[in-house]
Amino acid sequence: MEPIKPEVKQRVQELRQLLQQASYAYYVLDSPMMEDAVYDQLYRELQNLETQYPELVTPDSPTQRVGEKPATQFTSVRHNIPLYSLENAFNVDELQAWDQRWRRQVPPQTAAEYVCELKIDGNALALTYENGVLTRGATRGDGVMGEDITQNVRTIRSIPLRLNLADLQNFERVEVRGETFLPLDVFKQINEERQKAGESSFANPRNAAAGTLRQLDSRIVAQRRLDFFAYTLHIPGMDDASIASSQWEALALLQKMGFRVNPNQKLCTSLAEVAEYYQYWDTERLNLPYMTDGVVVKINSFKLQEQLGFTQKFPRWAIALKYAAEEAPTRVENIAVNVGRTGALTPLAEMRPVQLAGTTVSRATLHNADRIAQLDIRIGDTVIVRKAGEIIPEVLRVLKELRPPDTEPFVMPSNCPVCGQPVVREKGEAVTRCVNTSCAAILKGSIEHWVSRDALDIRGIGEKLVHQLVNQGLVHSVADLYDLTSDKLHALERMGQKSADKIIDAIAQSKNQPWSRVLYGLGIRHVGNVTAQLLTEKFKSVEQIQIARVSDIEGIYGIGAEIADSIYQWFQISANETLIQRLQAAGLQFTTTADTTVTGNTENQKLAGKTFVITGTLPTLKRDEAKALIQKAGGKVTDSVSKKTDYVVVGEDAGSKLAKAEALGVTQLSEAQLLELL
Ligand code: 0OX
Repeated sequence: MEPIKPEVKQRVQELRQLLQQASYAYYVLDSPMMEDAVYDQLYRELQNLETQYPELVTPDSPTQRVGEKPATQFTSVRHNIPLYSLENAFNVDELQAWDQRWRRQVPPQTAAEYVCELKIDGNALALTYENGVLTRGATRGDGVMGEDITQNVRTIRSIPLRLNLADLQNFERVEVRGETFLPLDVFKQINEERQKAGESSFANPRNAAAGTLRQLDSRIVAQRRLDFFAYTLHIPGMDDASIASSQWEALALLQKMGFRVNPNQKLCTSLAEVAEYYQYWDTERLNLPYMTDGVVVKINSFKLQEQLGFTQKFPRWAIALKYAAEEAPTRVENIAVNVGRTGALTPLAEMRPVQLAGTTVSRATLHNADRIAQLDIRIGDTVIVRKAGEIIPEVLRVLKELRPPDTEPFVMPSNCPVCGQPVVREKGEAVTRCVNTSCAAILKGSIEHWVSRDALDIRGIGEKLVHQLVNQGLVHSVADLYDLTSDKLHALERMGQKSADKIIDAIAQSKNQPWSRVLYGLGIRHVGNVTAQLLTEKFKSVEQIQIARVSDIEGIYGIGAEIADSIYQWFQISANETLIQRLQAAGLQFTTTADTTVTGNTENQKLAGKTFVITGTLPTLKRDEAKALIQKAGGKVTDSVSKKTDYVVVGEDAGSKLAKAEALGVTQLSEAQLLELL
């Protein structure tokens, strides 16, 4: 047998240490050090390694028990029936795998219904009713032993002190389980009060609820408006009495008994329906007044549940289908420094690849030297990375307790990593820059910008070809692109004659692109495509800008002092003048022709009388730019959606404004549709 690699052993140890610390922080201190999803991911990594290398399993591994011991202030109580935890699935494939697994235990084609419940991100409670009266409320604890918090449980108004149904009062014992939670508005209010009192805030509603439940003074608990959703009913002898034969019936009965039951459950007859429920609630759950972190899928029939039984820790008949983690821990293996087209040096963390929000992430921006210093990120550190929506992954924090010995603080290089020239960091600026105009990184960046879709839109020239062109010395400036020939391109490695011809044709086509795109393509700092359009409407030719004063430029609607200064300075540099002359000689457009403006003009008030709301992040326009464009065309932009709103312009991660627009039936526009309207 192959010996186990030392890195594997070290990783297993590291994971155990981290999980133990996290568990202690969560259960004993009520102050978690990581998100649940992060914990789950680490736990799974350890589980996988232990499955792969069973020799590494030790009795004290966090995988060998259900939870941590309860804290000691309250009396420990043994649960009459243990509280199992749930196995996790993170996507529909894993849900299907679970389905296939349990199906192997039963005859083929066994018909099954599934109950989908929202997974409330709260604290599990076990309630005992004797002859219909609440006699005990206990926390989950480690699933076998919990804490007796009956006094506090009594303060929760959605928990009946006596069961509503007379016939159930004849039963000696009824066990009800469910989730207690703090509504989001109460959570906010508690944190505000704590901040005012100089106390630390709770990290999330679940911890605030846990902290509340463990208050020794139940008068405080009573003020906190804890709530409770019931989801499990156990009555010894229930089968004989045929009170409920399925989870769906049990939920209905719980409601009749006087419990609050979440109204969003669904009885599904196929796995496809379950998947649809999961997808629907992925976004819809954000509109609920409490936190949820997944869906609990349970086989409906109690008979089938009984047949399947339990593993050491989980029921085989249920699974938690969690929503994708947007945060995860990983290790920084290197800190690289990138040089962009403006010469800005951007540090990048190169990390052990990790699954985040459905994609594999191995690099994250560290922004600049200040940010690294603030977080004290070092090579070798275990860090938490986040990726939300389309946003570039970033490092949120360092788990310092896992820092290996002999690490050193990161120092920004004093020379450009590409051209070796000294770099500059101006006073009051966070950015360090290479200021060597012939730096290959800056040149490559400016060519990539020139050929990009919103600039000259030259298809067929990607990052790889730009590298080849610069490295082979064929291109020293964007103007050199116009001296390229098909033969010169064809001589490059892996470049066919046909592709070369196509590229030369695309380069020639770019000579027809309007003056505004040419101006944008020059890559002047702060000149985005909208600013370029605004500029070319006022300055109908390059000669007009070349002689403009800062005050002439600043007078344009939407252009402030900083942008005006940057434009003015750019045109003062003689190398830029030479560049313009060469591009003019090559045949590029440096004057406005009649039909090239898309932003409208003062006579053309296309959007007069129309009211717009912008929500979310638009793909190319900044919010201010979109606003300026709408206003320029006579439209009005307001902050909130009402009946008077004509259009909402919707970007990525749109929030409540979009929901309101949908409710009011307001027309929605994408950025592209807005530009078309303009
Ligand atoms: C929840 C939730 C938790 C029954 C057997 C194991 C777990 N957080 O909303 N647990 C369960 O079910 C138990 N259902 C839920 N809805």
